[in-house]
Amino acid sequence: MGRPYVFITRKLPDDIIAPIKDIAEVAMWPHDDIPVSRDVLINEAKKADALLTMVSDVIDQEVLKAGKSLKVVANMGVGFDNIDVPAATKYGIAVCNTPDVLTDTTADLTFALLLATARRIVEAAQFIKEGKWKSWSPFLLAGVDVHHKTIGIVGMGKIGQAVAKRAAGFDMNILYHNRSRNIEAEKQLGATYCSFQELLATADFVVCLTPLTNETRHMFNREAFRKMKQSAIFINASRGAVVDEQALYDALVSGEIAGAGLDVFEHEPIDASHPLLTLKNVVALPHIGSATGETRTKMMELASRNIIAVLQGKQPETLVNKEWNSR
Ligand code: 8YV
Repeated sequence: MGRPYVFITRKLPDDIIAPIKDIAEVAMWPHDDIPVSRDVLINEAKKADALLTMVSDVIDQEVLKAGKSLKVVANMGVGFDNIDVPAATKYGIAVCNTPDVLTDTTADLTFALLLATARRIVEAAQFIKEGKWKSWSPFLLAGVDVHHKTIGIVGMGKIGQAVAKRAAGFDMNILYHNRSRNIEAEKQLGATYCSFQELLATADFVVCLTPLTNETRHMFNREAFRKMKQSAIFINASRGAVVDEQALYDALVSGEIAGAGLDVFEHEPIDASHPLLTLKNVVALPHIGSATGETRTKMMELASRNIIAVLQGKQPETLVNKEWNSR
């Protein structure tokens, strides 16, 4: 039997993928900033024993079915809504993600986005660079306080808890909503569980960190924004499709809510003509939650280790489909 064949959907640094090359033939899409084309992805899947994928790659039934000898899809991201996990399980393909290594980095960015939106940091930085600072004035670029306010975290997983920890440092009152209560988080972080409706009505900062599933798609809809306080700031660092963007836009324009900090969008990438980018009360980032050199390196290394483990017949470190039976 020959060496296994691994396809990587973006150009990753050679030293990071060297351990995969020790045990397998590796082919890589040659660009780090252009997504792999659908044709290439399907053709490569046909030959591959393993795919190392990005969260922007659509790994659906067609790709998985084409992968007759595919044993593992290792996604570089904690989210895996881009992968048809039930289909992978059906075909005996392991699906792996990269949790834990990105928790604190993503929580830092989420909190930075919250601070930036509340204190108008992007607007202020632009103001000074454009030479508009002519004098001190009492309400020049005045934002709203973060400390001692109420944060409402929707999705109290690992990143949600890490955000709660940061909020505690700002003396915030912490509310959360989750599929199930997290008693440990309540004890350790002083967080209070409440219904989604109660959280929306009470929080000064509504922070979305819930994974995208059929249940959470568009859960932040017209009704949800209407429930929020007019002074509320909405932060999204999970997946764009958890939000009905038209409803968010309308809520921001009509003053139903005060502002939004968004790291994610329903159809990424977006361009400058996207309606949400035209609003002054929106701080937008290009999906950089986990984007530090250190963390992205750890994510690539973990995805590589997951591939190596499966190809060597071992249990991968971070398996998504726990019911997976290798083919
Ligand atoms: C991605 C993310 O990993 O982890 C996730 O789910 O959304 C990001 O951290 C990143 O965009 C690289 O694919």
